[in-house]
Amino acid sequence: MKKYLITSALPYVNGLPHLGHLIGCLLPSDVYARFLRQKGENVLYICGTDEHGTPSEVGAAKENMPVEDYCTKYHNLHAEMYKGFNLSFDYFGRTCSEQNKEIVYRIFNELDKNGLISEKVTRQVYSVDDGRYLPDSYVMGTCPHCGYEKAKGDQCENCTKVLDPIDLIKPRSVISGSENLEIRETKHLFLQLPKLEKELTEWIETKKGIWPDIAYSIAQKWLKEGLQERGITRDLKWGFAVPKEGFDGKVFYVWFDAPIGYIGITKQWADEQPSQRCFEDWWLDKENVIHTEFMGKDNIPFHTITFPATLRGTGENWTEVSMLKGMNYLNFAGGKFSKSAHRGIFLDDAIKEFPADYWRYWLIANAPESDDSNFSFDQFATTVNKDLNDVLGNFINRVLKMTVNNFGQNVPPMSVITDSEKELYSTLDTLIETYTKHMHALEFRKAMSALREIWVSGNNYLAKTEPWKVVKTDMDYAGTILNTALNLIRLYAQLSAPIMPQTAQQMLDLFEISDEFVWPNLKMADYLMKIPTGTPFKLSDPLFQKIMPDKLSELKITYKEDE
Ligand code: B3M
Ligand code: ZN
Repeated sequence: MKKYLITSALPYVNGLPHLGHLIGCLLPSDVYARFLRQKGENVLYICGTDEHGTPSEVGAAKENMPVEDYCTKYHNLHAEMYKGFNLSFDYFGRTCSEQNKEIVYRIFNELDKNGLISEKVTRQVYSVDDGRYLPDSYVMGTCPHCGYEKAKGDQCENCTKVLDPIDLIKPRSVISGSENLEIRETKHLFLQLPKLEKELTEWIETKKGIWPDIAYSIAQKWLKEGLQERGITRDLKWGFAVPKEGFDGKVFYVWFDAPIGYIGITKQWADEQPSQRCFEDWWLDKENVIHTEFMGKDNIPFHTITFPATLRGTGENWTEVSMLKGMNYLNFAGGKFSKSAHRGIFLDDAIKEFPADYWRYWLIANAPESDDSNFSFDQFATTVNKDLNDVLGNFINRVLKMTVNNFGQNVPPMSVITDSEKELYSTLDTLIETYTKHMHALEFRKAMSALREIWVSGNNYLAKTEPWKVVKTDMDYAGTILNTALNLIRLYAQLSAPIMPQTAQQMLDLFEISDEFVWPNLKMADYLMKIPTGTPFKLSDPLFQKIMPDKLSELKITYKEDE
């Protein structure tokens, strides 16, 4: 049996996640993992925090904490927020773990043995007052091209020109503002990507038509420009020490150890129950593992070029990416999310405003798949009010009430089956096939429009059969209609579960039968008869609440949507 390894890009530990992070990789990977588990597949779903690097050191200094404690604090906050959104990781680990260190060293040593690591002296900005080297983006100054005064040493945000920190006029440290900067020579290690170029080119060629266009074309663009050697070490304290003579005081670059973190985190998971789990089953059994990676589009080069090159260079048979889902960006009211400017919605606030499933459904239905997309409260409210309340919630309420009023709180018998039921079966068979196909293909927007149509078909069925009239003339057929409709509620629970797990559980729990989430694998003519006649069911409060105009105005002000 094939094994499905699913990874979400590992969010940076510093800084807290917002809706853009949720839809960029965390939520789609969760939906996919839930879908495959429901289909009975063998799934391992891995995520964790990406912890090393300058931003963590700087963040810790600002909060006056040792960097280890700072990372633990934020790792726990991330974990808590993701729990609130019901992300179903099998393990949520950390890139700074001992396990990751062990794998990073193992991979580095193999690369070194294979002659793929070289040494070079580089020139780096050193801030005398901060007592540290500064990464390019931590040097600020005036752009030599456009005169923008807050240009960063890697790129000018104003004219987008790529810069070198030594190009900047009046350079200063982003950390302290100090202008007491020096250029110092320092020795670093580089991964010889050019030596792997041929092999990578051939491998990536096999992904044509398999990876989505965005992933394939970004990888091709890098190959066309020619691969350069890439620095894999830095002059920092917070990271894994470089295990090589002459490199004391240096650590691996965060982008070297972060993707290896997928493996390290899998080992954290395995080490919890070593008698039953083993990370090699997932990472050194390439032929039997399908690895699907989820990430924002800016992460694609690292996952299609540098990380695969790192693994291939070892000569070991590491699992590689089979399928890759790269998301575009979600903007907030046409601009960027920003915690410091209190702009946009961060996960801690989002969960205080509405249940996780409202957000999950909106985000997946509006995923920035083919282009960047935009969040606005108006659209959010329309979706919640229409799709969730009017279409799905209302169907459930009507069916439960009508049944109770005419048959009591037990599932009525199904007797006669007419053309209306047969038509419903065939409509649903087609829609479910479409829905399932899009879920397999990671086409989330399309999947959600199929799901919506599936919900709508229940309302259409009621409109056509008019059970509120039939109860007056033909109780046998009225029983059939309401029995069918109650079975539809169960079907909707199953099909909605990957996206709205909490609500789906409430829907299943309406019926007093033991049931779990399993993807429907029968034709509807059989499936929609599965709840035994006489099964007691509950009446529930409405599953969703509408968002009213007052609340909507309040949200727009609180989250500065109009500014
Ligand atoms: N932490 C970037 C990001 O959060 C980076 C991803 C690492 S994946 C191995 O977008
Ligand atoms: Zn500029």
